[in-house]
Amino acid sequence: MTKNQALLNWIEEMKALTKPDQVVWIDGSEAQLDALRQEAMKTGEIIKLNEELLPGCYLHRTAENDVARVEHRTFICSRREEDAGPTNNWMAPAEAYEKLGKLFDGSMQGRTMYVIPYSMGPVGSPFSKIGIELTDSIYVVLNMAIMTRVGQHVLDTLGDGDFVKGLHSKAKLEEENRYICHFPEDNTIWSVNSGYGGNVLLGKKCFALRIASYLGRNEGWMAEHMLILGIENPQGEIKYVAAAFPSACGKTNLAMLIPPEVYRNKGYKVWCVGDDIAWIRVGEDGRLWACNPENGFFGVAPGTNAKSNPNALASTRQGTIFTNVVHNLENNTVWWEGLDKNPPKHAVDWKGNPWTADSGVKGAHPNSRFTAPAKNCPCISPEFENPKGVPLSAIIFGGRRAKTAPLVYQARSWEHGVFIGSIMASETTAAATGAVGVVRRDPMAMLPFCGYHMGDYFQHWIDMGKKTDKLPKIFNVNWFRTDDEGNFIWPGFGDNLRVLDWIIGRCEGTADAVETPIGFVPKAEDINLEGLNLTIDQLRGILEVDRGLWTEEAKGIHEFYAKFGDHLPQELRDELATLEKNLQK
Ligand code: OXD
Ligand code: MN
Repeated sequence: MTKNQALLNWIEEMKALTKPDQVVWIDGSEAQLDALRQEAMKTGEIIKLNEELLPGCYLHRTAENDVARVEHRTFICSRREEDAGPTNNWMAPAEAYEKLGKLFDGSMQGRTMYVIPYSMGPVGSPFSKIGIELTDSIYVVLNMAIMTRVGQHVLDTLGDGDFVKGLHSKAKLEEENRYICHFPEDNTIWSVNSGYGGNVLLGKKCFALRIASYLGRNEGWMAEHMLILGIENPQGEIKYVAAAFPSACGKTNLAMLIPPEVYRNKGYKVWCVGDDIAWIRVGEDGRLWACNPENGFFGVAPGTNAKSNPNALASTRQGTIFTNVVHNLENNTVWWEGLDKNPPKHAVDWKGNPWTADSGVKGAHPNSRFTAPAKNCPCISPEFENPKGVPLSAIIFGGRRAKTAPLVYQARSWEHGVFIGSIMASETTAAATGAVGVVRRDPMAMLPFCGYHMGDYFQHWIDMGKKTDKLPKIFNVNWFRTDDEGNFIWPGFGDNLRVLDWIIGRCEGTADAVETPIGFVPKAEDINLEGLNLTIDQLRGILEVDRGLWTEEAKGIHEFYAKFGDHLPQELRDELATLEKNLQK
């Protein structure tokens, strides 16, 4: 399949370590994938769902103790501890290779090692990058074949070039020996003792964010935890934005937004380019261009329904793998909390136990997922396969703040925008364990995904801003302001387009704003409320910037920034000082 000697040598080495019974190269053909599906069905690893209602769809259940990413077991193994920075776990490379080497030793005995050649980004694009994942899991092969471009054409494109080396073994699925280790200086990822997507689909968080952020810093581009969407106006012009949010802020919903009726009637459309990751470069024209390196969606199932996200739901109606959702035995389909009000009467829960809605426990795991091909999405952008990506008008940061952040505000400059991204935060909700209302900082939504020192990452953002004078404008949004009873004031979902509309207006120089201590905020009249059940006074309320709260916020930012020591760029210290000065005026 390949003459790449470095690749062949590495596979021999990993074979000697893990000792599989056989090695199978994934060529990307439907025939081979189908044979693997048949095999996985025989062992119960996947269950075939109703071919008429959900053609080509399967259900998988993970081990009960293996249902989410394990941040406390995720390591950046740079040679110098300092290079991993204060927000990552660090292990010395030699120690990690030795420790995980013992866990990998013989871990594929009695199993097959699958060799998955995959491309992040369209195959052959100069901006795409190639990885090889070795795994003993058919589930991983089938998921990677949806989430990335997989097969012989990737090897042909690779030639004798360089690739990211990924080794994964389920081993014994032991929680206490689960490790996800990244060796940025070796272009290598080792993942052992897990079978959960975020830990084992090595192209996604491990490569496209952690390793790629490191490569991007060295090569002068950016790997970001961002959705990308295009907004088409009635004249047929499409403007693109990229947006970063911490989890549980509705990122996939925004990526696939359906315009409110008044906008639809005028001819507005929204196109999804990506829902999770953006690779961003300076294009030939000096603008920043963003590309989605993935080929599918690995979305959270609970809460996805015909109202919250009809496009995501439609994406899951064929060729999809469902993980840890309810198996509806009435018609051999799937169900999850928040899908509809008709839970199946005859069903099996995510643990494999008989289940009914009144059994007092959730049927689907809260982090149950669908792995769906991007091409299924009714609003997938015609530019999805464009190797150049799309030019960005705006970059949007967001968080979940009950009172502090206004509905939307605009940065005064690129540096101020980087400051806004660096202080991104969400308040914890009742959905997560622990205290409610605690502010968790998650700069650029990259806290668990940055492959090097976060202070250096901020510096890289600042440096990117010096590469061109055609930078996108930077904004912050907050859909989650609440009233005194704790109810959300802004309707969210499709109506978020009204805010995007103002953002595009600002980029085009057609929308108005007022300057506040934190940046430019729209006047209430600048947001289109047509057809919306929200008064202008309510809108005014959620556009307000409370100096007292922001003074508190500034204290929190000082505390947070202290972590980064002298890696914190001077520009960000200056921005914080400016904020404090503005608040005193
Ligand atoms: C994801 C995540 O799964 O950010 O996309 O956790
Ligand atoms: Mn994500």
